[in-house]
Formats: sequence, structure tokens, C-alpha cells
Amino acid sequence: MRYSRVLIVGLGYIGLPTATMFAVSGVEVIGNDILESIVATVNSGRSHLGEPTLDRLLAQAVNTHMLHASTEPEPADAFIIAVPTPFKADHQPDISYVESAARRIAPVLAKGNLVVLESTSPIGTTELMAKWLAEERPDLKFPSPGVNDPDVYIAYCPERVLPGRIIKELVGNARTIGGLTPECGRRAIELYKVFVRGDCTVTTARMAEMAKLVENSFRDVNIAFANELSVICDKLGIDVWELREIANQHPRVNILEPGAGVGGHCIAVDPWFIVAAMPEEARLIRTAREVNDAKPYFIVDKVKRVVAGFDHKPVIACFGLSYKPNVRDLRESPAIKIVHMLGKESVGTILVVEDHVCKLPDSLNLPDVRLVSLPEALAKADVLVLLVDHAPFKALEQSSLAGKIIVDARGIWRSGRFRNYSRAAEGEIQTAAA
Ligand code: SAJ
Repeated sequence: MRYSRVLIVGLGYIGLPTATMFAVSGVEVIGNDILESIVATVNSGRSHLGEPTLDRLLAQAVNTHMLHASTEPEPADAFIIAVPTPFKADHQPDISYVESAARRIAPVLAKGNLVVLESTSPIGTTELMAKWLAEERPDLKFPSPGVNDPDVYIAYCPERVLPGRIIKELVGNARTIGGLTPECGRRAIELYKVFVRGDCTVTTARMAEMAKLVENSFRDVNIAFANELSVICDKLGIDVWELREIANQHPRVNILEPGAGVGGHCIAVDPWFIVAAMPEEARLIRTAREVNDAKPYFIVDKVKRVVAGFDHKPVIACFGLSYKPNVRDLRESPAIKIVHMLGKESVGTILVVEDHVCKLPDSLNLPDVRLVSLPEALAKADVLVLLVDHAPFKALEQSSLAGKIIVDARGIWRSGRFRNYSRAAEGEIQTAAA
């Protein structure tokens, strides 16, 4: 096999599972991260991600000495860069982590190596990465216009995995591989085929970069459609969830689910890279971002209207903090934004139910906000605000909600779901008494 040693820069949600899969497939892996704490955790065979099946495979990889982590880059046959690419305050992409990762591995590169960028990146980043590497290593030939027989091969290979199902999707999903030359693409396929069972399509790096951004923008635009509908329906007094069920019976209609907003590190970020590149043209993509970012404010307004009906400050229980159901990932969670806004405005005592965490995130360290158990919240709260439809919340009996005022962003506690209750609009304020 051409690749017996792989170095992966960035041991986050993508880098660590990828490192683990290579290691359990017989490739020696060095996991590289600038954070000592992550390196120490990984070297002890544990993961900091809480991802199903990752812990067992990671322990196996470390115990068999196929994976070790370090803060210093080491020589390898192939290098994968999987570092964050956030956006700056003005929604412009920040690719500084990619640049510093590239410059850090440059000293250990050798002729015949392959360097793959996996981070979601603006169009042209892979070419820029080749330029940064060439600046650091003038002794090596990198792919660039006119150089088709480089010493070092470079490709872009974005990931498509869904948090909560990362290992399964890492193996099974199809991959798009963008080579800076066709040979770069072929060599990258050879690397990924070590554990990827899905189809691998080779294209150019720019096409692969755009494909990744488009995939997440497509989902964002579709979620925005659902979120916009939920706001319209709320004003019209129509149950958006029933509407969705009915409209989706059409064979070519598939409306996604409205919610508290769009979180995570991908869908709420990547569309901005297209907007930043084409601000005049990307009108729909920008508007979708704005619609989804506005949804938490809509939910906060609903809660405030409910609270205005009380003659005292009520106890408000907020259900769910993670960015989506049944994961413990809190990154960019709209639920956290909502609880933060409610806490800041001192609308009442706020009880938060989130069994995936043992303490509240720092931004919720506010006087009137407390983390409590599900039974305590149900016993004490006047108002129930459903933000994330975790399985235990879905499983609640109708009787445990009786007498409460409900604001439901996910349509699981709305009256229409329960027999003997009349249907109501998404999030509509109602008393759930029989
Ligand atoms: N959401 C809704 N309604 C829906 C679906 C999702 O409100 O109908 C919300 C979720 O609650 C969450 C956000 O959208 O806050 C994003 O969740 P998600 O499950 O749609 O996506 P992510 O961010 O977990 O993962 C996405 C995936 N991309 C696509 O489905 C196109 C995943 O395949 C990518 O690998 C990942 O982004 C990434 O890393 O780019």
C-alpha cells in the first residue's frame, strides 16, 4: 500500500473519527493538534466528542499503537488537514487555521507525499494551500498552472458526515475528491479507499469546494422555507406541522421541519462563503441565512407574549440546549441563544432541561437560569418551551403537560398530537389541559 503512515491535522469532529478509521484499517496514524489537552485525551484512548461507536474504535486504535497524537508534525506519506474554517464578524471566511496548518506541516513534507484539505473552504483555498506550501518549501515542486508532474500531490476532499452518525457515514457515504491535477485526484482516492466504501468521484478542487458549500446551502435554504412557513402559519392560525404532512403527500414536495433555528458548525456557516464570494448574486442563499438566524428571536417574542399574561414572573422551563435532537453537541445552538436572551431579559425564573450536559455553558451563567432534571422542570414550571425534540421529551405522556402553557418550536407537544385536543398553530400558546 502506498500509504502506511498518515498525519491528520486537527482532532475535531472530522479529524479524530477519520484518524481512527485509518488506524483501525491498518494505517499508522499521527493525530496532530495544537491543543495539549486534546492530544492527552486522545493518547489516553478517549474521545472528547461523545460520538457513538467512536470511543470503542479509538481505544482499539490507541491500544494497538496504530494511532498516537502529538502537537508536533511528523513525517508521513499523506497529510490530511481538518481544521476549523469559521467566519469573521462580517461573515467573511476565516481560513487562517488552514494557512497555519499548511505552514506547520511544510517542513516535514517529502517528495511523493499527498496533502489533502478536508476543511469546508471557500473556492480557491486548495490552490492557495499549494501556494503556501510552495512558499515554505522552494525545494519541492507543487501543482500549479504548468506543473503537472509535482513532487507533492494536492487534493480537496470534503466530508459529508452527520454528527451522531459520523463513523457509519464516514465509511458508507460517497465522497467527492478534487485533485489539483488528475493524478492528485487518483492518489487521494487510493488513500480514502482504505476505509471508504461509498463511491468516490474525482473532479477538480474548485468543483469539490463548491459542491461542499452547495450541499449545505441547499439544506439551509430548505430549512429556511420550513421556518418561514412556521412564522406565516403562526400568524394565520394554521398548524404548520399538519400543513407539512398534507403538502408532503404530493410526490414532488418535501418540506423540512421548522425549529428553533439552525445551529451546528456547518449549515449556519458554509452558505456565507458563497455569499462572501458572490454578494450580488447569492440573494436566496443570503436570505435563507437571515430567515434561519431570525427564528430564535421569533421564539423569544412568543415566550415574552406568554409571560405578559402572568401577573407575576412565571417559572419557564426550556427543553433542550443542543443544536439538534439526540446529540450533546452545543455548537452554535439556537436553543442556547434563546435561553440566553430570555435570561438576559429577566422574564422569569428559567429552568433548563438538557440531560446531555452536567453544567450549563458559560453564556448561560445568569442569575435566573438553572439546569434541572426533567421531573423537576415539569413539577415547577408554569410555561414549557420545547426547543429541541430529544427522545425523552417526545416520549412524555400528555398528562405530564396538563395545566401548563406550552410554546413548542418542534411540534411534538402541540395539541394536535394528542387525542381530545384541538389542533393549533406551531408554537401557539395554549393550555394543555384536557
Ligand atoms: N434542522 C431543522 N430542520 C430540519 C433539519 C435540520 O431545523 O428539517 C436544523 C437542526 O436542528 C440543526 C441544523 O438544522 O440545528 C443542522 O442540522 P442538520 O442535521 O441538517 O445538519 P448538520 O449541521 O448536523 O450536518 C450537516 C449535514 N449536511 C447536509 O445534510 C447537507 C452533514 O451531512 C454535513 O457533513 C455537515 O453539515 C457538515 O459537516 O458540513
